Amino acid sequence: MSRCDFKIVLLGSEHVGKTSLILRYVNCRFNASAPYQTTIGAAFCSKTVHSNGKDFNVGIWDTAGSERYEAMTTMYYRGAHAAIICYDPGNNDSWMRLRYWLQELKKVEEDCKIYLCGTKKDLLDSGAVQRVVGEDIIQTYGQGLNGHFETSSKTGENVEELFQKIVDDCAADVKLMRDVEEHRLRLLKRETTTKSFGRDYCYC
Ligand SMILES: Nc1nc2c(ncn2[C@@H]2O[C@H](COP(=O)(O)OP(=O)(O)O)[C@@H](O)[C@H]2O)c(=O)[nH]1
Ligand SMILES: [Mg+2]
Repeated sequence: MSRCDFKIVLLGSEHVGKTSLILRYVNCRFNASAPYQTTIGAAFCSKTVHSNGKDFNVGIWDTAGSERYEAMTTMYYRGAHAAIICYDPGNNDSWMRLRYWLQELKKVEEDCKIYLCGTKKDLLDSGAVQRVVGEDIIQTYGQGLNGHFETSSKTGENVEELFQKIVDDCAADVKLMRDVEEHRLRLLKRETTTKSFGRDYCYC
């Protein structure tokens, strides 16, 4: 049984910056000179986050993005409480992929909170890359979703804000919090049972 209170999954096409976003959030690090590494299948990490007077163990799933791993990715967003769908505002293909993931999520995980994330903001701000995904279309797609952020994993801009908003939204969700409490209780009971079983039946 998982010890995570909230499950967050990152979706979006390859190279859009998903792994960098997680590394920036979890390790406060960005390494532009590191050679690009495709995430194979998916990767997991966790972080303790404070919200509404409590600590939560947040599990973050990084997915591959490549269409080769599409069928596998579905496994990773099953049961997700929140999804960050990333796109690069300077790359229209990444926006088309975002639309695909949006449809999939709405079909498969109705209760999942969805956040759109435009990545690599530093490149837009410096003029190194031109914005090709119109802000009006993003706004249209963002309607009815839980939030839209533009982040830079290089400078760290809006990264903390994005994840904190997700955890705050989850912590404010009464139904979800009831599930979290029940889940914690089940875990506690199981641990207690295992411990007492060990004491009563251990012959060593
Ligand atoms: N300048 C800049 N480059 C970024 C940013 N995020 C990611 N990158 C670069 O974009 C490339 C792909 O990033 P990565 O996180 O591996 O993408 P993923 O395939 O979606 O996991 C890497 O070369 C990163 O260094 C960002 O915020 N700013
Ligand atoms: Mg990756």
